[in-house]
Amino acid sequence: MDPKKPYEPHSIRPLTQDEIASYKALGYVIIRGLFDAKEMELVRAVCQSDPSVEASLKTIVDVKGKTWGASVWTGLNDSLVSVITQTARMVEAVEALVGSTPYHMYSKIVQKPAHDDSTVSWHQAFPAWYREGCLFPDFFTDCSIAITDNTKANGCLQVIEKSHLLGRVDCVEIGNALLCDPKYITNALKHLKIIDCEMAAGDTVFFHSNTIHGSLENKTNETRILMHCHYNAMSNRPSQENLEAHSCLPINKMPDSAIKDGVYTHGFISNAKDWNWYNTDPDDLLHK
Ligand SMILES: O=C(O)CCC(=O)C(=O)O
Ligand SMILES: [Fe+2]
Repeated sequence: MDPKKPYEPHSIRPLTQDEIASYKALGYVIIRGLFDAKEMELVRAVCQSDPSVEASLKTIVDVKGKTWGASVWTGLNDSLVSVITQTARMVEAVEALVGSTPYHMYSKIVQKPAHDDSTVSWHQAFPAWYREGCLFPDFFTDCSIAITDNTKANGCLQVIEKSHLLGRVDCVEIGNALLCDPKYITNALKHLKIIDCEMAAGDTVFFHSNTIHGSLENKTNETRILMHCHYNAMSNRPSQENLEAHSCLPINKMPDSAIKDGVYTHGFISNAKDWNWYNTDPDDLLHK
């Protein structure tokens, strides 16, 4: 090792060329066991017991008028969940998929409680960021980590394969949700198929910002948990000014061991109150 060069951690699980090609062709790729069960158990415990997860819950409406919740944060901090977004495993995977230096835009934890009949309606991530001045969809990626086992029965994430090739689909705004206009989904599903992203805890699906995705009800006795991490290329940051909550911070990659080594001060730190997305009272949403 060159003593003059600063130490740079490297991913314990770099993506292969086949995985990158599959993401580009299909709009998603599932990486099995990117995290291990012990690491996910630490996050699950935070979801269960850390009051800041509950305190930062934002409410979103589905097409049926039912609500679901997401605990949101932006930027980088010293919490376990933020450390996960900074690990070499994640950052190098994103770098390989977007082909450019990424920053962490925001993340959220979505817990679908047992026997919850809300759904997440079909949507793309990109349209919201397009409105804020991000131009290039290929520079964005969503990484959804299964914190618990995700199955069809408990409402796993679903993606529409190759839907990233449709470009930015026209949206309808329902409450604070920006959803794909259902008429385009009906058309798309004549040609494209729905993939159930069934995953064991620690599996991760990376998907393109225009990949249409959503999820169905949880019909089981267990809570289903996913952590969705959103990255964008530094060069593609929003053109709008004063987007305080979207601060574009360079990520100093952390070693993959940081999770188990406990290199964090908190389980979850939220700055979501500073962020006006989703900051609408659910009652207002439902009566709009
Ligand atoms: O957790 C889910 O089922 C999907 C959530 C999602 O796509 C989102 O929050 O944008
Ligand atoms: Fe989403």
